[in-house]
Amino acid sequence: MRKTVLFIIIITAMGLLAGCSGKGGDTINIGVAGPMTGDQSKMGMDFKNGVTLAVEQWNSKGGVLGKKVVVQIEDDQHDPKQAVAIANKLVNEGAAGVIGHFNSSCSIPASKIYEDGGVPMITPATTNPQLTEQGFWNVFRVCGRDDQQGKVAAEFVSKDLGKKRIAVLHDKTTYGQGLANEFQKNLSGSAKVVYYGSIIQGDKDFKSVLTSIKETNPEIIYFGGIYPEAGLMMKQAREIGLDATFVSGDGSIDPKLLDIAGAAAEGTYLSFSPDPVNIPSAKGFLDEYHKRFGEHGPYSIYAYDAANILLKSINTVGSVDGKAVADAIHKGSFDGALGKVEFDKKGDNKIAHYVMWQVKGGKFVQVTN
Ligand code: ABU
Repeated sequence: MRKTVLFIIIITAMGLLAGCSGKGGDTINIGVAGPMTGDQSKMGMDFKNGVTLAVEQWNSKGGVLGKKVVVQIEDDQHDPKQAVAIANKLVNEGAAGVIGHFNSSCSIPASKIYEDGGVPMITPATTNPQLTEQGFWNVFRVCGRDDQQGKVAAEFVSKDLGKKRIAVLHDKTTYGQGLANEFQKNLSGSAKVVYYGSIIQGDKDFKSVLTSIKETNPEIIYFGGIYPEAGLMMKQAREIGLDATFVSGDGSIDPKLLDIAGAAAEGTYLSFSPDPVNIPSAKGFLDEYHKRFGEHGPYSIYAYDAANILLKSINTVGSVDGKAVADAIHKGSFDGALGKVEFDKKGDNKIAHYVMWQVKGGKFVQVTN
């Protein structure tokens, strides 16, 4: 008797859970995955805010397919193992799609879990080429790739700035090392690499490596990595009298870099996409985002567009079938806050491109078109 009662309770609970969440329930759940805690959490929060804004706008108009959209926020702590664990969780709990991850070292292993689980993923920010070179049907990125941004930065340094003595440094991550190598590969003219080395992500004291770099008398220090280490390095470089100009990529272009480096960030160049402030279609997003969450981060708008692309595609196909939704994303042309987004066969954004920015007067300013 007790066993029968227990059985009925379990079956009822499972039924209630299925009715409330997952692919067959009364809601459509989408995951947002990235570093929500720790030293890169600013990027994770930008994802969360961008996706939340998009979902609120859909829900205020009746949701998607007549169902309320629910955002499931998952923290990968920029740790590949944790990324795989939360990817499994999102698949098992019936996510209709995932916006994420941030780090290439997380997105790449997680993408396989989503592929096996039949779940489309759209990353707002993962730029390592390998993500979309795997040939997965379910993987998309709204941002560009490091073979694009590394080339733009290298051409800027060697041709526009005409610099000759270059130090190249990376953080040994999939993103940082890959980007540094793309940069190095595309240097031309008289630009010569006088130092090539690495640091460990999470370290706080870079004076030893910076002292070795100083001995090579570089004009430029190119760093492939993320803002916590970039900011500390800039500060410590100035403290030891190393006054070379820093150049870095999209992982460093966050206001947190300016908080960490202070005046030492002045003059730094960074590759990133064009300023959304100059994109007419971004105005509505920016006004609303600023009202709700304060200043936007580099990838807030990418997360917002990624969520809208996913939800619009679910709406178009009339179901949360992962393969059908991914097919609609591949075939679609999406007018988002960033402007038009279309994907190629690999899942890369056909329209993404990079420009150079510089820190001027304590602010990031776009300096090329
Ligand atoms: N693209 C910025 C840093 C994130 C990553 O690709 O690892």
